[in-house]
Amino acid sequence: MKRVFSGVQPTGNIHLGNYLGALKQFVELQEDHECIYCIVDEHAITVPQNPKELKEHILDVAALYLAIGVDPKKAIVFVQSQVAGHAELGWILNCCANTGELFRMTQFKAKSNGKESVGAGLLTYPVLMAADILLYDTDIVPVGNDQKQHIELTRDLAIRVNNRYKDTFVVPDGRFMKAGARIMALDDPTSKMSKSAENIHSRISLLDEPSKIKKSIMKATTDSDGIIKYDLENKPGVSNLLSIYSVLSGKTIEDLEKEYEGKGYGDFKKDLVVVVTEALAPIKERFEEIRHSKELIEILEDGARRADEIAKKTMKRVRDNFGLGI
Ligand code: ATP
Ligand code: LTN
Repeated sequence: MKRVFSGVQPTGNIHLGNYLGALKQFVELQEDHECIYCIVDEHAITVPQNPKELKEHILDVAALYLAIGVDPKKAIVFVQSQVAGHAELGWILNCCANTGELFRMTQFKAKSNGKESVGAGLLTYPVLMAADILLYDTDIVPVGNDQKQHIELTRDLAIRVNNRYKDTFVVPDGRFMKAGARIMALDDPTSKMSKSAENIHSRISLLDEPSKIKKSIMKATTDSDGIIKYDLENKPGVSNLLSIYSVLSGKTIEDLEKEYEGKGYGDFKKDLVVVVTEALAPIKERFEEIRHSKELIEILEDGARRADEIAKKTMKRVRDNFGLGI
């Protein structure tokens, strides 16, 4: 069975972009893959976090994993900082990465843009991501499009180590959704939907109330020609709404275009409100049931134990191949 690994940062506000780009794949893959899903708290501290809030957000993401349908009997669910191998392998891989390739990462450029001083963790963060993936001999990494460059770096580092030392790592592949890999902000369809954007109506969070969902969708930026048609270049707003509608309803974009021929944006948006609200209601309900349960903690503890067993084996191989230790 092929092994799958992915992670989500516990930085709050898990949104439709995260869900349709990455999390939805987690559930599909667990049926016929050996899946490991991580809450990457060590990634979250590349920018300062409030410790109390971070702990809450870790449990929020864990509960959301389960609420969307990740089954702890089929997949390992755990928190990154509970397995020491991530930080250790992160350091070792830092010694194999070049600063040039890290400065070239578009996410680093975007996050450091205009700042006089940036944390070193923000620069080396993709190396920690590579460590997360390589630690588990991962074959497949389901992620959104924005992570493509980081997956490439992971592959480069794995190949570099394999060439320089003995064969040490499995070289992984990214897995991207055909639709949903890049959900755009509702208020600005030229930038991706993001957890950190100031305008709360730019995103739909998985735990949003129906009234908030309605408001965000009805306010979503479209255009003035009134035609419901998929055209990314000229109609990015409408195309983004069509993608969301299509993935959540299971209808194809072409069917939706036909269904809404001659109708206005108002009708289309009203129906989309129903589709989104109905898709998110059971997630919210299940989230409330498990978020404060003892079961959640037990699942994470058990997950960390199982993940650590795999990680320890990889780390022994890595230390041996690098000549570390006695
Ligand atoms: P954000 O940019 O929203 O703050 P993030 O990318 O920094 O989120 P994560 O929460 O760790 O951080 O992302 C979890 C997963 O969601 C990743 O696989 C990422 O590629 C995916 N993802 C994030 N935003 C989008 C989006 N707008 N469309 C599709 N996938 C996305
Ligand atoms: N960098 C990713 C989160 C992340 C991840 C990973 C995803 C950290 N480690 C390992 C897949 C596999 C992000 O910001 N979305």
